[in-house]
Amino acid sequence: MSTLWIPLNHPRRTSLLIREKIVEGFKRGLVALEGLIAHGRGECFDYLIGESTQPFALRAIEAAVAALLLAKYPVISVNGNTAALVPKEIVELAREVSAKIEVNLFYRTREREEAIAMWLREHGAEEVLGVGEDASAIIPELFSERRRVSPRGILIADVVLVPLEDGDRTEALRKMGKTVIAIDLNPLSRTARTATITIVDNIVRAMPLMVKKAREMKKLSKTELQEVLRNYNNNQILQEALKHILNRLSELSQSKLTLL
Ligand code: PTJ
Repeated sequence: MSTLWIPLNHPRRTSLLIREKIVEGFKRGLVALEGLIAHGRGECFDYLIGESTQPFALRAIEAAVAALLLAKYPVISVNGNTAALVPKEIVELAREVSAKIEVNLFYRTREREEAIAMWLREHGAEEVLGVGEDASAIIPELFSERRRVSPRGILIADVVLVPLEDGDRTEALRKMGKTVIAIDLNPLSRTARTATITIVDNIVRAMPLMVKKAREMKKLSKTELQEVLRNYNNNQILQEALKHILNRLSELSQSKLTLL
């Protein structure tokens, strides 16, 4: 789809271009209708954060990459919105940290599973798990369609990256003893609060940074990576994200209300 209609100097151009990627993903059969609403919720939190990667997100990204590099069996879980927004980066990150890629959908349909897998292959993925009969294992105590996972993927993973998640699964995966990395613009969401590491940032900014960090941090020793994880405190990161939003709103509420 052409984005020529968005003027080059439009003040909200970046945001509009991202939105078009989601719409395009919907038209291609990757994104669920509900995914459009989820994107709007994300846009709102991005506005509050200031639409830029903040120090608390950078620290979470470093910890996340350390966890992925230290993992024995890392898996990147992909849903419709993630596939539409960052297909190239999913493949690149998986390559850098030797992770498996698995499709896992809340609004699961066979058509969408296959469309997402094909889209990822078009972007260089060699293997995509979780499609059709491959999603034959069940995550205990989870009742949504997200419970169906690949016995060669999420079921046996020790570290799982779950971008744009919808709640219950993070808790269920943690109960299974897995390290869960979330990317979620909403620091108040259940996913953000139950993940081991929460990256409060837009996935379109966070994923390229993760790829870059993975390339740099691959050179670190195991002890150095473990040190990064030891110094990481997710609760503190979430508090910093909330304080950042609070301070921003407080400053804005005291200044003359002009355009941001
Ligand atoms: O493709 P499916 O069927 O697996 O469905 C995917 C969605 C995203 C529709 C499903 O997981 C869902 O309904 O999610 P929720 O409960 O709306 O949660 C999505 C979370 O992602 C919310 O907290 C949003 O703020 C956040 N979010 C939305 N867009 C972005 C984002 N976080 C980071 N980057 C974004 N671009």
